[in-house]
This record gives sequence, structure tokens and C-alpha cells, in this order.
Amino acid sequence: MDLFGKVIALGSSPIEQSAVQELQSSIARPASVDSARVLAPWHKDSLTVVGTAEEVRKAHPAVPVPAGLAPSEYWIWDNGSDEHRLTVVAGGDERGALYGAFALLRYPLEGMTDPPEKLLGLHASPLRSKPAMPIRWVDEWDNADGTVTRGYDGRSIFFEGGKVRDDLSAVTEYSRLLASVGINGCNVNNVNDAAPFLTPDMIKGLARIADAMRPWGVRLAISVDIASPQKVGGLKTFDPLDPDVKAWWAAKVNEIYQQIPDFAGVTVKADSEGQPGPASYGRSPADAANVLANALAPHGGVVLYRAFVYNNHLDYNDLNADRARAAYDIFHPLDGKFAPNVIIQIKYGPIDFQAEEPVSPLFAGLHKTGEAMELEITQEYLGQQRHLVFLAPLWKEKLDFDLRAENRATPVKEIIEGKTFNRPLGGVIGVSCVGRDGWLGAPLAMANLYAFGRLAWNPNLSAEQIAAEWTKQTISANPEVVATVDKMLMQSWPTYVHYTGFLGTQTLTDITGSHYGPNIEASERNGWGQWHRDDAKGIGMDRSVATGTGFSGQYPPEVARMYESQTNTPDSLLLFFHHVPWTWKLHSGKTVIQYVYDSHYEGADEAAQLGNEWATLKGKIDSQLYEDERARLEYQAGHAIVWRDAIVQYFRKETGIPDAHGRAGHYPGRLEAEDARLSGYKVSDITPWENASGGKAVACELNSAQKTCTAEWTYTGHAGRFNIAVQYFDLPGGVAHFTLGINGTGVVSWAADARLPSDHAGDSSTRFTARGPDGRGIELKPGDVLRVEGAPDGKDLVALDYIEIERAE
Ligand code: GCV
Repeated sequence: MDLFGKVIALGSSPIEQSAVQELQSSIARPASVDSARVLAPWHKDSLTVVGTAEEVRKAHPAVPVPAGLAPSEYWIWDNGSDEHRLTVVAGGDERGALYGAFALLRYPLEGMTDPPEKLLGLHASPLRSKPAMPIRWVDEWDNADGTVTRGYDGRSIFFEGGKVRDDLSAVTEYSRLLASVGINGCNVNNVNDAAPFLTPDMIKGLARIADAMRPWGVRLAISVDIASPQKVGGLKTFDPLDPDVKAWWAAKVNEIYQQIPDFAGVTVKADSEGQPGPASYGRSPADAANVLANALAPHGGVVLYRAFVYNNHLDYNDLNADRARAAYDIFHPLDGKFAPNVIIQIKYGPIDFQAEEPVSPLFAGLHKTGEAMELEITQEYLGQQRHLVFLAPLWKEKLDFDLRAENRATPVKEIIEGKTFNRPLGGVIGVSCVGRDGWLGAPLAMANLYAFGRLAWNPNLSAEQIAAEWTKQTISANPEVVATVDKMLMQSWPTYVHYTGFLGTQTLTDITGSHYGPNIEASERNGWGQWHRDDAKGIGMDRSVATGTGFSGQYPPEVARMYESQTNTPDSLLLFFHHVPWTWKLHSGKTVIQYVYDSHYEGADEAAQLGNEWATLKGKIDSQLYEDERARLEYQAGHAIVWRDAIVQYFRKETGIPDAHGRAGHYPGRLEAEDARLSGYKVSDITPWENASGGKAVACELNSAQKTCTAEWTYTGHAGRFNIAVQYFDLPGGVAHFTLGINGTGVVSWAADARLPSDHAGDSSTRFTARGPDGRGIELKPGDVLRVEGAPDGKDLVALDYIEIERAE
């Protein structure tokens, strides 16, 4: 059965063929049963045509295609007949026709209602839509050797061993995914170490990638190293104002266009985190951007120059030093100096993709320059796809934020659309970092890629609407499933914020390493400037104009006034803008320190609740997906406890202020490994100490006669049924095995086989909960001996933190 009858393209372009292919194969999609229910009437002798507006006018003169469809815009109409249905998918250009085909596939699911007939109104109300902004790109941080920086699901789909891969079928599939949500550009290589991508061989390979993307309307872009004239071209200099350097770039760009005629342009990271830049010659970012822009302009290419330029050797002891100021300080004075085809690519916040930070003031600081917002689809600081975090609500908060430039309404989304300051070029970039094992590494993380594309197309869509669209198309259109998954998605970002950083401190993770688990001091006392400046008395960065770094003064006056004042700053950003005592009262009436305790306990409970919500979907969705996500959410709930305990015990120790509700520092039912009767296990101090309960853990050191290490405790509580959680460190470099036993009998065994980012305690701490064979708990009585036995493997030393006995409900 096919849903759209006979489907034909009116033109011969590969992009239109892709559209036809999608419409023809639509029945194979997971949600197609629901589509069939809605679209069945179309089945009778129907014809669907796909083409540009001009092609439709020529082939079907009676069809009322509107005049003036913009590039990428689509119009979808049908003739209203059930017997001889003609459906028209017309595009302002071929891309528009392709985006229209995907919109038609979404159509029955987007607003699915009962009865479905309500939707069958394409004749009376055709669908017409165009993208809000021209630049809708994903950036990949793939390296020539096949690794993907900040990618969490396998190796590059583009590169391996210094070359473009022979098999580019994953690139085709990825381009198809991108096209389905209107993404029109893909930068394929890391902004760091980009020089190898300009060699003649590599350009030939890049041309093959562009060929794979082209049928899906996705244009190839690359990151370039500003020192390439020297590194690749062998010139003595890469000074952007040197005539030889200018000539080198012009020739290199010509070479690229000879092989990739629709090449989209280049992205530049310069003078940042060790990357070379124009500062080496006393030149400005505008000098560097313009030399590239001039080379690209004759071909229609653009330069995305990243505003992520800052000094990562700041002096922590200088209370005026502030990384957050850097982008505005550097780029605002250059407004008006950039060539027309330069777009400044600005991360959403002034620091670096943090779970909570304000919107960058630079969006209001460039009136004569194109601007693009950089979002991060890969969850670098937000749980690395091992935690469920739906990012659309975070992105919406930034896109909708009204910066009040010139004392008028100037939401950020309208600035990057180019509307506010009348800029023809602007857009949004999503750092995606997909890998070839399964794109983003977690099925529900794909909602973020979807949301990115949908918001790039229309930033006025709500996060809720996007969540619902995605769930219906990907999981099920069953209203109960949609309601549950959407609730989980919408709650996931606030939940993550609750158990990680707080009140604008940023993510409080290991900022010089994995960016994953807790590590509170990692942000302090170094040059990276992600400081939160905590001590026994207070916490927060004073960024006010009156007494601090002056950062708040970079915002337009109305917003600056809000952030300047401690009382007007929203609680969620208080510590980003102000240093306050721990006893400072928030708007809610709570003290800062009590908020730390409460939010972390609430956050860990909310994380567990995500798992409970998912459990209600058992039997209602694909069983493999159900089980996969169930295991992920169980892990997340355990890691949320690691985060909670790390932060709570750290700040309780530092402040000496107790938790008004008595939770912090008291763990009923917890039995520490270091207090157990140990055989083979040795106690060690953990660094940082807050990453282990009580600062200590045990790791297995076998002698030659032993195969396993054991830890034993005698149970002294009440008799009853209990869940027993085992908190251990799942170290990389081996798959160790654990067994939990009671009175000498094994109750349950499991493998420590999670893929986690590093062997740091906070990154590898994992929880396994034994709930008994019937899930109703395990019977315990006083005097029972609980035993954890660990069989190490390779570098995985079955390290153990504690067990926790919780009453089964
Ligand atoms: C590609 C963060 C990441 C880096 C990344 C950098 C950037 O600092 O941790 O891996 O480098 O941002 O955006 O350039």
C-alpha cells in the first residue's frame, strides 16, 4: 500500500527524486499505521506531483500555485476529489519541494485529532511555510583520524585514517535526516585542527561528501585553520593582510569551488583555546574574516566567524577578570567592519553551552553584521546523551529572550532572523557531532536534532509542540504515549539543572576533562574563567558594573538594570551575576544553601520519576526501545544521586550550615564499602573527595590465590522487604562482574559494562538496584550477612562505594 498514490517529480533534479522517494516509502515508517488511518481516503486513484512552482504551473496550469514562493518555501494543496485526488507539493525551488514532501509526511501526525477527517483540508487550506532564516546548519567536530570531538556515539561518518571514508552511505542517511527538518548546511570537520582539510586530496574527498549530501539539499561547509597559508601552503606568514596570503586563500577557494560548485562556506575558530589567529599579527577578527569572505564572495559562499574568542589563561586572583565579557569586548567594536558575507556565530551564552547561563549580550551588540546563534545538539555539558535532556526548552528560553536593544522589543530569534537590524544573512547552527554507531547514541536524544531543525525553520514553535511532533513520528501516536513522553521530555532539562549546578553557577563538572560528572573545584583557580568563586562565606561571580567585572553593563539598558541588581536578577542566574552570602534569601524566601540542598534532593527524585513515567509505557511501545530507555533512565537516576551527594556534601562541609530538613550528610540505610569486612578489597581516598560517599571507596587488589574480592556487612535494621542498591565504579578497560548475596547465597549478578566517559570517580559511579525476583524487594532480617563479590577484569577493578538498603514500597 502506498499512501500518496502515484508519486511523480515534475523536474529531473536529484532533490526532487529524493522527495518522491520519501513519499513513496512513507509506509515503512514507524508511525505509518497512524498515517494510513488518516490518509487512507487518498488512496483511491490518486496522483501526487512534486516540483518547483514553475514546473507545476507548466504541467498543471489549473492548479492555483501562489506567485512569489520564496526559495525553500513550500505550498501543498490538493484538488479535493476523493476519486481522482491530485496532490501538489510545490516549492519555491527544488529544496522547497523536498521540504514540502517532509511536511506532507508530518501533516497527519502534527495535529492528529479524532476523528482524523478534521485534518483533510489541504484543498481549502493549503499548507504553506518558509524557513525563518537562511543559515540552518549543523556543525560536526569530526577529526581527520575518524574521532569525533564531543561526539558520544562512535567514530566519524565522514573520515577515517586521515582520509574521507570510502563508504559514505551513512552520510546519505544523515543528509536525509537533516533534510527532513529543513537543515540546509553541514560543516563536517572540527574547528580545532582544521588544517589537514585543505590539502588537494582531502578536497577531492570532500567533494564526494558534497555529492552524497546534494540530493538532500544539504550544502557542505568546512572549518578552516586561519594559519593554513603557512601550514598547508608553505608561506612564511598567515597574516591576513599579506597579499600572498590573500592570493593563497583566493586560489584555495577557487580550487574548492571547481570540485564543489555549491560549497556553502567556512567556519573559523581563531585566537581561541590554542587555535592560531589574526592576533599573532596584531590584526582583528574582521581582517581575518574579510580575507576569507572576499575569496568566497564571487562564488556565493559565506564565512561563519565564531565569537568564541577568549583568553584561557585568565588570572583567578584578578576580581575584574571575566571570560564572559570577551565576545562582546572583542566583536562589538568591530561592528560595521565585516564584509557582507560574514556572519558572527555566537554561542547562546557568554561561557560555553552551560546548563544554565544568560543569553550572550553580543546578540544585541552587532547591528551591522549578520549573526547566527550556536546551539549544541550533542549534550557535552548536559549529560552526554547518557542523561535524558530535551534541549528545546533551553533553546527556546534563549531564542525568546527579549534583549530590549534600543529600548524596543528585540527577541533574540528576531535578531538572528535578520529582522531586527535588517540583516540579510543570519541563522542558527547546531553542533551535532553524530557518530556512526547510531547518530547521537540514545534514541530519545534524536528529539534534540529534530527540535533543532524545527526551531531553525520556525523559532516560534513551542517546545511542547515539537516534543509532540517528534514523539508521534518516532515512537507512537497513541495519545497516552505522547502525553507521557512529552511530559518526560519537558521535565528533563529542569531536572538535570536541579541535580547538577544551581542558581547560575553553571554545570559544576570537570571543566578541564570529560565535562561529565561532578567536580566542583575543577572550575576554580585556573585560567579557564568558568569560576563560581565559592568559599565558606558565600558564592557567585560579581559581574555587576558597580562592584564587579562590568559584564552586566554589556546588555542593553533595561536588561542591564535587571542583572545589575541582586534583587532583580532572577534566582536562576543569581550566582552568575552576583556574589552573595550562603544565607542570602532568594525570591522564594529560601536561603541559597537551603536551595542547594532542596534542589538536589528534588532533582534526584525527579530523575527517578522519569524512570517511573517511562515504566507506564511498557507494552505500549516497541519493546526494544522500551528496554533500552528503561536501562538508560535507571542509570541516570543513579548518577543523579552521585551528583546530588557530591554537591550537597561539598557545600555542607564548606559552609558548615546544616540542611534544615536533615538529609544532607545523613544517609539512612547506607553501608559504606570502607566500613565492610573486606577480602581482597583495599580502601582508597577518592579525588575529588565529593565523588565518593564519605570520600572513600574500595578497589580490588587480588593476590594470586583469589579470583574475586568481597565486602560483607551484617544487617542490623528492621525485618522487611527492601531494595538493595549497590553503588560502584564502572571503570573502562574491562567488563567486571558483581554478585550480591545474602547469607552465602547469590541473589543477583550483573556485568559492569556501561560505556562511560572516563575512569574518574564522578564519571564512572554507577548504581545497580536489586529489587528481588518479583520486583517487590528482598526479604531481610537482623543478623543477615550482605555480601558483594566482585570479579575484576583488566582495568576494571570492581571498585565499590557503598550499598544502600531502601524499604520496598
Ligand atoms: C571544539 C568547548 C569544547 C571544545 C570545543 C570548544 C569550541 O570548549 O569543550 O571541545 O572545541 O568548546 O566550541 O570551540
